[in-house]
Formats: sequence, structure tokens, C-alpha cells
Amino acid sequence: MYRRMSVYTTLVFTLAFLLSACAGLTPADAIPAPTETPEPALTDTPELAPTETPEPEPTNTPEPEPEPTDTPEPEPTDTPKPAPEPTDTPEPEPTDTPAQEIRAEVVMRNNSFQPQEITVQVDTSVIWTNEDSFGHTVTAGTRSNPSGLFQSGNVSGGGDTFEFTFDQPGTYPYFCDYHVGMNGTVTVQQ
Ligand SMILES: [Cu+2]
Repeated sequence: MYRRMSVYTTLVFTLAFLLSACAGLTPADAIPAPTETPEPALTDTPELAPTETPEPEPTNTPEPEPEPTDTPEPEPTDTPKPAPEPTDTPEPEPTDTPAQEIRAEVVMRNNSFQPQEITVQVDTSVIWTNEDSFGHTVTAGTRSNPSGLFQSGNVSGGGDTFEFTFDQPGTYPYFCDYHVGMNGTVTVQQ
């Protein structure tokens, strides 16, 4: 009898143990299952809804940005094309300036023009410099018949100058108003 009782009691204990173990396991497994399902359902719907709407907005704004970058590119290619045109026009300019810069010099010294007679090309500028310590004039024509083509007025001594450009071929006598016998001639050739 004592043995049977001990066998029964061990069986009852083991059954109770197993039941309590199973009862403890089943509620623990059942609890995580329901908690997992509601979480993804709530997180998926709010996440997708806000992410989908803001995406098309930023993609539309960057599109107009590449457009301005394309338009400035053809502009610089057009501007360098007219640049070679101005390089052709300055070429004739230097050829005109040297022609106007042809110069000849006459010195007024010791009551005389030196050289007394000079020959120059058309468009030559003749420059008279007074190296005496007193005044002279450069007057076109002859003392008895001034032509009026040029009249320097008083050219002071000590380095004052008078300039006249001869743009027509011919022989041009000139003289000093102050000093009889002080005269010269400029011959202009084509
Ligand atoms: Cu003189």
C-alpha cells in the first residue's frame, strides 16, 4: 500500500508538473503571436503613406534646374563666333595710322631755316622748331605775296614749335615775317 501510494503521488506530481509546465508554456507562446501582428499593420500603413507623397514633390523641383544649365551652354558657343570678326577689323587701322605719322623736321637757327629746302611725301607733317633765343614766324608764300595757306604767328625762341601737314602735292615757299632774307621751301610729292 505504501508503495502504491508513493507511485500515485509521484504520478500526480509529475502530471501536475507537466500541466503546470504546459500551462506556463502555452500562455507565453500565445502572447507574442498577437503582439507581432498588430505592430507591422500599424507601422506599414503610416510609413508608406507619407513617404509616397513627398517623393514626387522633390523630383518635380530638380527637373527645372537642369533646364537652365542647358541654355547657358549654347550661349558661350555663339559669343566666341563673333570674336574673330573684330580681329579682322583692327588690321586696317594700323595701316592708316603710320601714313599720318610721316614727319619732317626743320630747325630755325641763326635767322635761317635748316634745311632751307626739303622734299616730303603727301600727308607729311613738317615741324619747325625755333632753336634761336628770339622769335620767328613760319608764313606761307613769299614776302611780297603771302599765300595764306599757313601762318604760325610768333614762334618763341628756346624750342617752341609750329606744325603743318601738307596734303596736296606742290611747291610751297614760306618766310619769316621778322627777318628779311629768312625764307625756305617745302616741295610735296605724290
Ligand atoms: Cu625770323
